[in-house]
Amino acid sequence: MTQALELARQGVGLASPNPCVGAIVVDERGRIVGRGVHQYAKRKHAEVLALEEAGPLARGNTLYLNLEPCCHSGRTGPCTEAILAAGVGRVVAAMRDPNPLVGGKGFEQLRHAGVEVSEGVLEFEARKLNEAFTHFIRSGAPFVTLKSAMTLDGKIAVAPLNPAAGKGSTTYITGASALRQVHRLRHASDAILAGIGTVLADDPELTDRSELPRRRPLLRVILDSHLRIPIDSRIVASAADDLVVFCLDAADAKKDEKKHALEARGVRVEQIPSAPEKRFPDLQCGLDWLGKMQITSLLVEGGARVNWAFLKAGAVDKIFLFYAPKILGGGTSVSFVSGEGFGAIAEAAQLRDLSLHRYGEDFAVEGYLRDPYASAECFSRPAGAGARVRENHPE
Ligand code: AOF
Ligand code: ZN
Repeated sequence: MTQALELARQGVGLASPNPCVGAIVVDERGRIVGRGVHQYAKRKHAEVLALEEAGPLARGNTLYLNLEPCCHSGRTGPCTEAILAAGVGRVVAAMRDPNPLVGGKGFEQLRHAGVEVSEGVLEFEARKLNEAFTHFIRSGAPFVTLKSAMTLDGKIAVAPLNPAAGKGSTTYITGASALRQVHRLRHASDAILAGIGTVLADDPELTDRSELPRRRPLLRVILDSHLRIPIDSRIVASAADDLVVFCLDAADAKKDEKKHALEARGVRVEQIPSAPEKRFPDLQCGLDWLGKMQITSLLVEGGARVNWAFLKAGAVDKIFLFYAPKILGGGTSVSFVSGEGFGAIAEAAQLRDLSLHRYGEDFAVEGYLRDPYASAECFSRPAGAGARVRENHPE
């Protein structure tokens, strides 16, 4: 299963909007006789590829894969049928397919036909790999990860973000190793979002510079209620069907003109209704729109105001916060979350399932804002999930 999961990870950036799936066929002497990795562009599901490679050697033998085989017809036929046709004796899977069209029925069909089925092997790792797919296939909206890099005292910049401060003045707070991880996070995401404040202050590109393969370009999303985005910003200059600006739907001539100017440069401008009593786009409407575009995961690299808007709206599924061993201090320096705050410790956003990572001198905290098992009736809660803190020292 470890090897099947390793294969599945090769699908990061290539499988979305489908899940990352890896499969191996093992013969009675324990030798691997077939391997498969699912890539959306290549259509075929992982187990079909592994069975094709194994040919007659699949008969009576074991198929390991990180996701329950599908039993429905989508862009391909049901994998359960391919498994039965190949005469596989035993299927070992890490987790159920959260797709309601499958959701346990794949296992049922196999068992019914006399195949031995084991499920739940390395389920924790498997669920993590496909956490975005799981969220997307059930909600129709992307899984949201809020990422930020800050000093130990939670500061992301020296003074209030100010357009007059000059463009590209950002100095990275964290080091090279943390930056590589940021690009791995971007690579694993279908879309990235920042606020207009960040565009005006930093003139960022918001591109995936991981150099890892991806099927679709990283969709860049800017929250810009009043279309203040400069036509000569680096992000607009580099737009190639991969930039969308969410603005508010107040119609006025000046805004219309800007909209057309942006569209002429290949920028998609989407008017999003405002959240009740606020001059801010309704984030859930924006997320639903992204879901319709088959965006399964969104990385929010917000800026203080956007971070607050997402947290306040309860729109964050996961955080990935980088800390540099520095203390900036200062009453006017910018905290990673602004806004009015939650008001009481009891109301604060509470993180769970924490992992701690080290990147050179820096470290990161990864954690979840929702109970991933609360709404997923088809999953068993792995032993120890909930309060555990994992420590990772990858580099
Ligand atoms: C598997 N093996 O490798 C993958 C599965 O439109 P389709 O035919 O590609 O079906 C997509 C659905 O199939 C997807 O939502 C998920 O439920 C399942 N993905 N299943 O047995 C695979 N990629
Ligand atoms: Zn399938």
